[in-house]
Amino acid sequence: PGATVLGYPRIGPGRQLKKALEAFWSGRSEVDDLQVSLEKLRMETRRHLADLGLTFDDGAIPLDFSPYDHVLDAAVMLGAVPERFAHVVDAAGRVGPDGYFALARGDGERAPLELTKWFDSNYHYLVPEIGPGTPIRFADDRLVRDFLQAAADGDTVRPVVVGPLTFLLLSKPAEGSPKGFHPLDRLDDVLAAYADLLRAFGDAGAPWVQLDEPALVVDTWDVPRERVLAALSRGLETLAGDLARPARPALFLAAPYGDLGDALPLVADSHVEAVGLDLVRGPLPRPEVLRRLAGKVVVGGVVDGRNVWRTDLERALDLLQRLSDGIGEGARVGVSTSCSLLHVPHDASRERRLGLSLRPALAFADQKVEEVQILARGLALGAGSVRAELAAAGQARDARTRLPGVRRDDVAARVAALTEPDLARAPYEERSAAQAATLRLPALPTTTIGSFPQTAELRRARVALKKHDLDREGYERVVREEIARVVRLQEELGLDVLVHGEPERNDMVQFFAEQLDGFAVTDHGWVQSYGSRCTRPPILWGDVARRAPMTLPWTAYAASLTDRPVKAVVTGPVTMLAWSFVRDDQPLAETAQQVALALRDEIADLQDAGIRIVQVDEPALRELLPLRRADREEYLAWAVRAFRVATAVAGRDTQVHTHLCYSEFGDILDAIDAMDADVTSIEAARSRMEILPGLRAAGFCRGVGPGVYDIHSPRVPTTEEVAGLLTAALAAVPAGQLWVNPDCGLKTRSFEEATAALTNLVQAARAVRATL
Ligand code: THG
Ligand code: ZN
Repeated sequence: PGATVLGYPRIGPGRQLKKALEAFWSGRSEVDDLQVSLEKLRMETRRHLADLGLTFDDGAIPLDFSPYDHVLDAAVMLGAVPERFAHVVDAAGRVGPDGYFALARGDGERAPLELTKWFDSNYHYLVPEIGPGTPIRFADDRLVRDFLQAAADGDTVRPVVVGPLTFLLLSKPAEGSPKGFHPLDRLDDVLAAYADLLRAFGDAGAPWVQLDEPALVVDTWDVPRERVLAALSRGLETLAGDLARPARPALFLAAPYGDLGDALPLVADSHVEAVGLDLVRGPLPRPEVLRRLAGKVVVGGVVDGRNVWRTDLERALDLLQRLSDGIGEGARVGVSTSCSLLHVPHDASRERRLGLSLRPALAFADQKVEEVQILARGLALGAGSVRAELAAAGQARDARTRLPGVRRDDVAARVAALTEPDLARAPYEERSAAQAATLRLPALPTTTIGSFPQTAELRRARVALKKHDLDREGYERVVREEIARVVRLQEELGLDVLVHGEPERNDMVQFFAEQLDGFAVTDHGWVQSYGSRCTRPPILWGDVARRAPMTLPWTAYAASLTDRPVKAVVTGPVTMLAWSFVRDDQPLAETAQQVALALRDEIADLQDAGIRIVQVDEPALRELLPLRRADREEYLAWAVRAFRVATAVAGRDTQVHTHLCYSEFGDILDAIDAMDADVTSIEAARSRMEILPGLRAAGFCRGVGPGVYDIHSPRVPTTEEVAGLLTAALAAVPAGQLWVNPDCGLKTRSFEEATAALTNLVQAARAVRATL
């Protein structure tokens, strides 16, 4: 069958998607320009993949383009838009560009679909809202039109669609749904729509369609596993059995991000033509299951789509061979990536600065496309046919392990020397009393999460620094002026705990990575985070250590300008790992402790300089939570340990804060408690304080700051609204525990918006304080 990839980056090697979208949104281009740019990007991508030589029967090249998000695309395909957006669907069931972006980004008072994390990655999808009455049918045939357009250009592509189960399991009940309703209740409607989609592809002559069903590797949904498996059986029956070829294309069911487990036998016994297994995250299935896969194309996902290291081709080929042997007589094994290449940058060969040492060990998307092809050749013709390629890959990997800095005795010794007392702080009651005496804060103290808006001047200065039009000294002057401005503003606003505003940081992870040994940063390594937003994840390749203070000079400068307490803000160990590409030659738990020790040094320095409040952000704590229940305890144990390694250096009168994002904390309440932070701020504005009763029930007795201003919306909340949220919070949290802060991300707003919102926030805190 050959080689393929489950998906390819959609932003374009020059971030063309970002540029086209942002030009359109800002009014700098017309809808026709946008359509032309998007079509050009799709065409260039498939030409590029064809040039790289992918072959896989007659559907090697995935058509997985999305203008914003692939889950939104599935919702639009089904016409399944929430009632408040019913007007964006035309009589024919299609959604035009303005309606599509309104769903993604909101429009006036209409809130957009909620944005949340895609499995355990840093990609965000839009959450469909499905109720008993939500329209569901095969409404929009954009994907079929895209297929036909590619065909007209001479390219046979393999359309990629979010599968029906994953679509429903990622959805949330629409507002007003009756109690007990679950989107899965709409399974039959969704299956009928997918059947129509498949028929349309059949008519269009598509040889293959890829249905992505990553939801099957997760065993922590809010419905029992039996219900998920029953829905899968029904889906397979309807789409692969009842609907037979040639009325539909061949079906390729892909299950990235983990192990199909007990779902695999059901797929094996179905009529789908191909199944894609993630053999990076998941194990080789047991022999009795493998034998049942005979007759299908089995696509071994042996090239890691989540990381950037060159594949151990020898090991991967061996795995493929065992897969083939296990299936037995007539096995048809294809080679692919473990998941879409969405999560990795385009091309490692562009990274000039990474130098001769690291670059040969890296494989971004284009290098991975080459790897799957080498493996397919090796599988078809024998290892001997690719001996040189296997050897080169092995040498590059070996050379990486020998780079100076990969293993450092000093770092290893520090980790080994950690003992329990190093992780323990004084009892909370003592800390709390000491902090009250030092900080002398009012009840319901007000603060912000850390970043303030970034001005055009600041951005210009950063660009000028990079182009060497501005020297370091000149740049630091601009940053200091900005800090002074933000400190003054916070004093005027009357906030109780100030921050320095982070003008020196672009991306928080990138900022720390640039200053830590063991991390490398890329020039072009952009990865889509959501819509037009991208990040450049650093590459964590060696043992981690701090070279010099990282935040201390900026925080200390801010503190020198005011009598009020200034809170230092650093990024926590788990988040540093979650938003970087991590080394694959030692357990994450080990790497996390190294990062934690580097942060511990920073916190010690801050404390020595007289800073009495330090916030260690862990916005990604929830994101790395394993997709299988059985793996969670181990993860949470090392994540909590790393936090404590970083923070336990704080004396009793140094107040440790943390900040967590993405509201679904139900699964991790005990871990939040075990982190032992003095104050925990959490994203809560959009969920109207829903999480507080849970925290209280879990016995959480320390400070808590539920966000009272949803920063993602351009709306400025009124004083009454904020006071209402605070009063609601007080129903679940004693006044002595409650902090007042917005959600995170002030840097994404303008100074006008931030000032107006914080004015109201301070007013509201004062008003509620007066009633205590
Ligand atoms: N940093 C990193 N990952 C993140 C966030 C972050 N993941 C979760 C959340 N925050 C995602 N949110 C965003 C918000 C804005 C941007 C990216 C992710 C963004 N990016 C700039 C862009 O696309 O133009 C580029 C930023 C840069 O130059 O580094 O605005 O905060 N790692
Ligand atoms: Zn947050």
